[in-house]
Amino acid sequence: MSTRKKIALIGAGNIGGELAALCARKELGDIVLFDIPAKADFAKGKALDLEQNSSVIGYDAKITGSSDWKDCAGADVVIITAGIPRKPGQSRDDLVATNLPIIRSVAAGVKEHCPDAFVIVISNPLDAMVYELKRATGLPRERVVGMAGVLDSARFQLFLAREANVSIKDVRAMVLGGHGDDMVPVLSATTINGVAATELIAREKLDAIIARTRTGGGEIVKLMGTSAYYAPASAAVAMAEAFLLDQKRLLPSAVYLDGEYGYKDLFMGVPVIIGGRGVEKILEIKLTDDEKAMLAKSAKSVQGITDVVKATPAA
Ligand code: A3D
Repeated sequence: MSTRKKIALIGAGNIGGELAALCARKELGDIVLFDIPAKADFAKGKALDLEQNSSVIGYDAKITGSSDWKDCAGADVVIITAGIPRKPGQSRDDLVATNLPIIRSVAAGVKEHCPDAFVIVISNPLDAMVYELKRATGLPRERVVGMAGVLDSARFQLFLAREANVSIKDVRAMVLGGHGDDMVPVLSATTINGVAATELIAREKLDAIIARTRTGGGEIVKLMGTSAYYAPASAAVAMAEAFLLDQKRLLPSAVYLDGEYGYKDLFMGVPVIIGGRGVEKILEIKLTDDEKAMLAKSAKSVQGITDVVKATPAA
């Protein structure tokens, strides 16, 4: 029996495939690429392609395609992308009717077969779907997170790097709040290797970059006809890696708030430390009054869609 870590990827679509490729290349563990029975062969084919790739690239990872939850049993990490992505013109909240029953069925699988896993949700509308996953599984808040902040921060960082004409490696930024068009790029925590971004980039340019960050997902949907998958997968792998390797990374993540920042019974993006025990700490950083007001607006949107989810009875 393998003593490698086990990573179950629920949803073998665009993000699922890229997640598998990244986890394999980083040799984070053996991988199960899970999808619904109608897509079982697709998942198996993708897994086989990626396993054959191990011979070219040179990585040790067993990759299995499956539609049987038993194959996910005992996973250390579960990453959920099950559901449909946006099409041009749709908002993330438009996906709730389709993705809520999917998340509920995935939650039942996780609860029965992977009760000890660190679970990362990617399916949209993110903050409401991760709320439901936690509610339906009953997992502790340390082990359920939503991926959005790492991706939204990455988008913000790219636009800042291009504007300032500096290496992307030197840009540090943080985007908090819900994964929607009123997410909160935190300028007071944004630096280019320690130098405040406001010193290097003019305010009007920063405002335009903030606006582009907020609609960064939609910009790609409009271009591709479906949502982004390379950067979303990398962002979730950074979170999985932080857990598997006990890196204690400070990453903006959607976590269950129980009074932090003044919010209760809500998932929303805030800075957290992820290590071997999952979410090891929620950091309450100082925000300007402006940033607090933006966070309140974002929280209101998240609360609205979360209330819809809470009021929707099981089918
Ligand atoms: P896609 O390529 O369609 O893959 C989704 C997969 O989920 C498909 O293969 C489906 O068959 C599968 N699926 C459906 N129901 C189930 C089920 N019950 N169990 C297991 N698998 C199932 O989509 P994608 O990979 O591009 O996107 C997946 C999700 O991520 C969508 O909801 C997107 O909106 C979301 N997304 C979130 C972000 C964030 O930053 C939070 C970014 C990009 C995409």
